[in-house]
Amino acid sequence: MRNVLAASAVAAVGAVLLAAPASAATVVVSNVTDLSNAIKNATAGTVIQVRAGTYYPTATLQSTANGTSSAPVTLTAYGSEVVKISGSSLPSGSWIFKLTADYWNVSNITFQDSPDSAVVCQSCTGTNWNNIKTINGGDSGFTLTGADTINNTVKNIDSYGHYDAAEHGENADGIAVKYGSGTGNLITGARLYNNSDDGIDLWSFSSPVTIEHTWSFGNGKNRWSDSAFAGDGNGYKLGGDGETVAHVVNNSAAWDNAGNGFTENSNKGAIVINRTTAYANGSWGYYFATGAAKLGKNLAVSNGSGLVNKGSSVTSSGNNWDSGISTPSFISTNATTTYNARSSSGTLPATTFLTTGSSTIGATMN
Ligand SMILES: [Ca+2]
Ligand SMILES: [Ca+2]
Repeated sequence: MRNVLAASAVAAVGAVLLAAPASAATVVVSNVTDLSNAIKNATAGTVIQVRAGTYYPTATLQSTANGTSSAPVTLTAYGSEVVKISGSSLPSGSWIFKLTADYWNVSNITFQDSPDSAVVCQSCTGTNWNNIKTINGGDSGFTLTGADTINNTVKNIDSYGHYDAAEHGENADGIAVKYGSGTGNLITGARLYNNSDDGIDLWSFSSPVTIEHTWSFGNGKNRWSDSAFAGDGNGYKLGGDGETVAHVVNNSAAWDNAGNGFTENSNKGAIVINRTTAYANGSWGYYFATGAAKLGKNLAVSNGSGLVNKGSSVTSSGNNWDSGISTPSFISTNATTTYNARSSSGTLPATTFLTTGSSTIGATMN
């Protein structure tokens, strides 16, 4: 019996190896049942292409199947077609899309109207998210969470209009990288706005996250007529829950948020912030009262509480609050163009808003 089992095992291994090329098929789907099954049944190398339309799953789309670095799983729109996945037929409390998996590439899909979080990647390694949108959900738009959250890239995401009614807006962020750990995670080219809580929140994440070329604006305002509204409204909430971690923010901007533009949120680590701009936020442009942040070449203008609140452990040089540094004029303070469509490649729309032409200070807004 043992020999038979052993022989079967060898045969099974052989079959898997032989079957690998066939399983790397391209699957084209055009209805929600096929979409759900394709995600559920994906294996390394599977390419799922979704035809144009709005899809209404009745259960969370999810997978625990890993791709590999050389044979990732791909989930993308077919050609240049417009694909939306709506959570409006899901049970309350549901997410639209949950991955607990490694090496997936997800691109060119909108996830909208989720009852709860829209997209959650839990303990994911090596996932790439390109040109996706998370819109108008009932909790955070896009979430990375859990141990072994490693080497994930979120590129050119739009995440806006999220609001958690049950907690009066206290939790719904544009992007949440929270409750977890793992290095090599990058957010680039994000546009995070009009969410009830923060633009991006790194609460209780114990490894450095890098953020660049990102705009965070209009968060934390009561747009839902909630009489007990509790959103915080920080553009970049860079810590919390006792973690000491050196997150990095480069060439990014925060404006018109209800709270601070950029805040350590009690993180005492050596957070690095360079060439960013904070304009017309409700509280401080930069709030780093207790930690050891390194602030360089940042530009703060017209924030409600002031330019910067920095403690004695903060390193500060070349910012417009440092002595001898002048404040360049903005070419435009009209934000209208920041809502425009992205370029065909997915980069942020061209704008002169908050640009100065300076090569030494502030965000370049691209
Ligand atoms: Ca909050
Ligand atoms: Ca938050």
